[in-house]
Parts: sequence; C-alpha cells; structure tokens
Amino acid sequence: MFKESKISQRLQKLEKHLKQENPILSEVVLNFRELDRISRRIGFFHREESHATRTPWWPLISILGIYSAGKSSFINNFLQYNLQAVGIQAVDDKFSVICFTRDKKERVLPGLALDADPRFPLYKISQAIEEVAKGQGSHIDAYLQLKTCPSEILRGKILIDSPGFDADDQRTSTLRITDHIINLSDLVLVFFDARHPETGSMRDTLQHLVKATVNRRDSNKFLYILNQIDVTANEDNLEEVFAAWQRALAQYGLTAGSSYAIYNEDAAIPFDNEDVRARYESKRQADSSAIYGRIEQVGVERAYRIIGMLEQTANMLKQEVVSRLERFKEGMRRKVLRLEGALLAALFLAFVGLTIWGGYWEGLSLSLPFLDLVMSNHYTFYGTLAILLAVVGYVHFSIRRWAAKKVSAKLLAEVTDPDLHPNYKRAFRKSSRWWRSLFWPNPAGWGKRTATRLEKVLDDSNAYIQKLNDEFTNPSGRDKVAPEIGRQAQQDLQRPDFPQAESGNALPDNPDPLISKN
Ligand SMILES: Nc1nc2c(ncn2[C@@H]2O[C@H](COP(=O)(O)OP(=O)(O)O)[C@@H](O)[C@H]2O)c(=O)[nH]1
Ligand SMILES: [Mg+2]
Repeated sequence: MFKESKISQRLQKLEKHLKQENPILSEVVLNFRELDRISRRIGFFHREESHATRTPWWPLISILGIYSAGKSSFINNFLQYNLQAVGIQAVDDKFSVICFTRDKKERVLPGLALDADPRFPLYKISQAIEEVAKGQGSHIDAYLQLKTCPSEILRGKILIDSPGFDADDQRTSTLRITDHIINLSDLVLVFFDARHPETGSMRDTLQHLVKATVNRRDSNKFLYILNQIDVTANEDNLEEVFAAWQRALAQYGLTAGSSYAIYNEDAAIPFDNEDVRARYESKRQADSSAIYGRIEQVGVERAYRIIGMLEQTANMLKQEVVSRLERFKEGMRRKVLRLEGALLAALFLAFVGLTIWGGYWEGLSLSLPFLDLVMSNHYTFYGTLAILLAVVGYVHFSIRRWAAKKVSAKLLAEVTDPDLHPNYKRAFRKSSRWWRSLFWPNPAGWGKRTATRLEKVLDDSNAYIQKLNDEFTNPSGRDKVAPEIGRQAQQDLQRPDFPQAESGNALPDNPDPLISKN
C-alpha cells in the first residue's frame, strides 16, 4: 500500500494556501515538487525532504528596537486590529510571530505550536530558536508565541513583534534570537522613541541593531524609525530631536539609510497648537506611507525571489549536484582502475619473481607442480576457481569502497554548506552501489529524461517571471515598480552572501516538527 508521505501532504496544504494568496506561487510549488522528485531519484534527498521547505514562502517583517518605543502600538495600528498588548510595563515580553487566519477571532498559541495554520514558513524560526535556546537550557515557549489574527492587512505576510532590549535576564538569548530573526526577515523595522534620546537600552539597540547591521550586504532591508515624535510637539523641536537621533545613528556607522519619524495618532498626546499638529500630521502621513509601501513591496519582492529560488535550485541541481556526481563516478573509476592496474602489475611481477626464485622456469616454459594438483579433478578446479573469484571480488569491492570514500571526501571538501553534506553523501552512496558499473558515466537516477524534466523546470521559472511581470505591471495593477523590484530581487539572489544561505537551515536529517506533529 502506498502511503502518501507527510511532506507531500504538507506541500499540498501549502499549495492550497498559496492558491488563495497568489496563484502563480501555487504553481511554483508543483515545480518544487518536480525538483524534489529529481533529487530523490539521484539520491540527493530522502523521501521526506523537500526543496520547498528550504524556501520561506511568506515575507517576514520584523519589528525590533527599544523597549516601550511603541512597537506593539505600531503593529496594532498597522493591522487596524487590537492584537498586541501595549503599555509601559513589559506585558508581553516574548517574540510574537503574527500571521493571518481566516477564523473570526485571533488566537495565541505557544511557541511550539508554530506549525499551526499557515504552518510553513515558521518551522524554520522555531527550529532556529530551538537551536539557540537549547544551550541555555530554556524552553522555546519562554521566548516565542504564535498569534493568528484575522486582519486582512496581514494576508500573505508574517510580522514579528519583539520584546525590547531591556529585560536583563535572558538578554543574551534575546539577542541571539534577534539575530536569527534578522537573518530570516525581508524587512526589519528598528524602533526608537523620541522620549529617550540616550539610555542604556538605546546604546544596546544602537550597538546591536545599527552598528552590527550597517555593513551587511542586505542593509537596505533595515528601516530606522524614530517613533513618538508627538512628544516633541510642545517644544516644537522635532528637527533638533531628529538631528540628534541621526547623529547618534551616525556615530554607530549609519550614514545613509532609510530613516523615518512617525508617531501613533491613537497614543499621541494632544496637540495644543493646530498649526503644529498639521505639520506633525503631514510628516507622520508621509513617513508612515513610505513605511507601509516598503511593507507592501516585500510581498512582491518575495514572489520574485521564490521564483528566483526555484531557478537557482534547478541550476544548483544541474550544475553542482549532478556535475559533482559525474565527477564522483569519474574519479572513482580512475582511482579503481589505477589501483587495480598497479595491483595486477605488482602481482604479475611477484609471480614472475617468485617462480624464478623457486626455480620453476625451464627456459621460457613454466612448470608449476601445484597446477597439476588444481587440475586433478572437477572439485579441486572449481573449488580453486571459487576461492580465486571470492578473493578477487573481495579485493575489488574493497578497493571500490575505498575509492568511493576517498573521492567523496575530496568532493565534499568543496561543498561549503555543511548542511548539504548528508545529501551529497547519500547521493554518492547511491551512485556507488556495488551493482552500478564503473564504466557507466551517468550518476544513478540521472539520464536524458531526467535532464529534460529539469530543463522544463528552468523554462517554467522563466515563464513565471513573465507572469509576475504581467500581474504587477498590468495597467490596472497597483504596483508599477514591481519589475524593478523583481530585477533587484534577482540580483540579490546572485550575491554569494545573500541571506538565503540561511535557508539551508532546514537540516535534512533533523526531525521536522511539522512532520512529526502531523
Ligand atoms: N506619546 C506617544 N506614546 C506612544 C506612541 N506609541 C506608543 N506609545 C505609548 O508607549 C507605550 C509603549 O508602547 P508599546 O507599543 O507597548 O511599546 P513596545 O514596548 O515597543 O511594544 C504605550 O503606553 C503606548 O501607548 C506614540 O507615538 N506617542
Ligand atoms: Mg511590545
């Protein structure tokens, strides 16, 4: 009986979910599944592995920064939904992963429930956090919760609200989780507030979220936001406060970058002067819409990036995995032939030497007394033959194993991503099984037909880019800049240090919390 694999059930759910949000991407899932099949054929993947789990499907926007800077208030305001607890006290000192639900009501689930609907992208976060939290002997639930929220604005995105940097205990864990979240995020909003120009937590934030990030290649995903500027209204000194903040940022290396000044109108203190209010209001509106625009953009970018990822994965299979497997077979064949040739030559020389030394040669004719013994009847003849074959076979397959190990070690040393080592090892093993001829150049599971299927995926991914361009540039469409973004996303993908390296985090041999729960 064929039991459908868990991963395949999961991909079907993903496909269904994506169909509602972006039909093009749901087709992309099918292509990822095709790549999965190819990867399994060549032994690179086992049954429960999927390229799709290495792709973050939803754009992730994280809101970090100073404690009590108004992060949670901002999220509530953005979602037009009263989701996050707000207040001077550290009410909610956990990371909240916020995603859309079609239920009428919001729900809060413990960190370990990160596999609840819409499941997919969160698994990596929980895994990453589990990794860092484990060393502390702490539980993931202490750091993380999942919130689902019915706000339509959230559809197709995931937000992360974070505790501030002020909680002293668990501070190191918080910082490390923050690092992981930054790596996974498509957009990072770093919040400061105009009330606390220079405090301890401000220094931490500057150290960790400014100094440590300005030199990243993806530094343009960081937005620096000075919040609560309404508090400067009484003295009407926004420019001064803003300039002082900019200087503080500059001290930590941020000279160019996106910085904004906003306040939350629901939480703002009343304005005394109508002129001042109007000025502040227009600043708030301009900067808020710029921020919201960036949040919208990441959805579009993400769509392009996923397709870029598909293409990149297909190319990776073709240019790296398959070619490495071919080199593996070739290297193995060379090593085996060379060693066995040398062995035969040595045996021959030893044989000649020994027989000369033993005096079995008379001129050019050799008389071996034990040969007569072997030939004396069927039993001795076939017995000797069997022993001889067994010895030769044993030696040959030992040499093959040795060669496979050597070549595999050499090729693995080239693979910089250690997460892929188990995959390569599995594929090498499959291609070097004892019944696979050394003289057949193709790796196991690889042939013309598989190559064609891979080419088809590459063709499809180009077609998807076209479709996305059509979708986002169509005259009635909202976002005309999309192709630019798409190109940017494509370029980003080419960069060696692009954070998608992080996507290798889905360790192949690790138990998958999503799967095991199902
Ligand atoms: N004056 C003013 N207060 C704000 C603003 N945004 C948030 N607050 C208040 O600041 C406090 C902390 O807000 P909260 O969202 O919990 O901050 P978080 O710790 O960064 O999540 C709350 O009492 C909010 O009402 C703002 O723009 N102006
Ligand atoms: Mg908060």
